[in-house]
Amino acid sequence: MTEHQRTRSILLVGNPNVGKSVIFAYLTGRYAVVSNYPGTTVEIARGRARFDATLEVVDTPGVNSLFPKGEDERVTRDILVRDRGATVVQVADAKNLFRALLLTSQLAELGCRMILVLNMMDEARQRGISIDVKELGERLGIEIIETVAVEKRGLGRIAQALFAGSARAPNMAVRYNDEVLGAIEEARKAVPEPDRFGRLGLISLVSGDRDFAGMYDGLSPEAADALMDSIGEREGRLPHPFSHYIASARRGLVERLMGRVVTAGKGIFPGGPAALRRYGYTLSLAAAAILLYLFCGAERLASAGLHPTVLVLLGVVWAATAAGTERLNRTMTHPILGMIMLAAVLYLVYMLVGVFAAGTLVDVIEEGLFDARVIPLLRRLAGTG
Ligand SMILES: Nc1nc2c(ncn2[C@@H]2O[C@H](COP(=O)(O)OP(=O)(O)O)[C@@H](O)[C@H]2O)c(=O)[nH]1
Ligand SMILES: [Mg+2]
Repeated sequence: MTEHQRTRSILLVGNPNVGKSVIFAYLTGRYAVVSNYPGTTVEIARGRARFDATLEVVDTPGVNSLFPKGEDERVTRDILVRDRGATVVQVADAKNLFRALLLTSQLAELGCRMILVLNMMDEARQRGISIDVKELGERLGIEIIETVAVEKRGLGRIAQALFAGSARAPNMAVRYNDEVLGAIEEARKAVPEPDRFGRLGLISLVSGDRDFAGMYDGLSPEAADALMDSIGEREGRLPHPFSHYIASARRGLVERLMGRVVTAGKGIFPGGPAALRRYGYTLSLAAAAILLYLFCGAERLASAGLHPTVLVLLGVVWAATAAGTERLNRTMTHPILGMIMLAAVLYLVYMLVGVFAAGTLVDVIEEGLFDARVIPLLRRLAGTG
């Protein structure tokens, strides 16, 4: 343990299957040592950083939570808790940012100095997921690096950030309810050095993790048992266990954050190729225009005020704004662009309802559809045609 603290270490941490090992291989080159974590069958790879031989890089087992459920999660949690001076590189799958940020909030509560790597940006883009990285970085107060690890894209920037020592503890304050806060306060009074493992240590105790009590030097087994009993009593008065309130407060924080920085692949063709999704509105409008012209004839439409130029202009407005719902939202709320959009929409509605529907459409429906097709069909069906 003391040896860990003397070596500066870089801990690669993240959910399973996010690209940690690919990034580890890049950072360390070929010289990695794989060994079992003491007392477990869990394998850990360690290696020296290629760009700075005084740094030891550790590829930790994938975790979804630092409140461990399995041996893998316990090992990663223990490594993080024991090596308080380490720099954490959280690797995230950009397609699954929610899951990643739940973990970030726990790293924040442990007080880890970290950078966040948004890996698999290629797949995220393909799915039309757009992440406002600048906004996310500002809100969390940490450096965020976008990468495509399999293509080595962005990986040099991870090395640069580590070299520059730009890791910081994220700003992510989970808002717990009064019951949880009360229990946290009780734990804070009971343990020596209550800030040693940040809020995460205290919350682990509140969640009933008796093992964590052993991490606090100077907390006697008797005192730990008394604390756990007292927390158990508090919990008994609630409809749900503490872990339920803790998890839902955490989800709430991450949901709010996601709402501000992520635009999912919505649009007209959510499952389709990116181009179709991105320009779905424009393409649909163009298709509608073509059908209208085929059906009604350009002259009739033009005489009704729906000149082709109008449709083309509307298409351009859409193309400029509908590239993402987020961008569209911003345009709509922009003081000038919003007014232009509003005017365009009002004009379109006026054309459709006031001129087109009232005049042309009625004619088309009466003459083109009913006189020409529906009525003859009904006559034939009735045998009177
Ligand atoms: N498309 C894509 N695949 C990736 C990327 N990074 C890693 N992968 C793949 O994702 C899988 C998991 O990577 P790995 O490094 O083993 O993840 P770990 O479980 O976090 O160590 C492997 O098949 C990688 O080839 C990326 O940026 N884009
Ligand atoms: Mg791995």
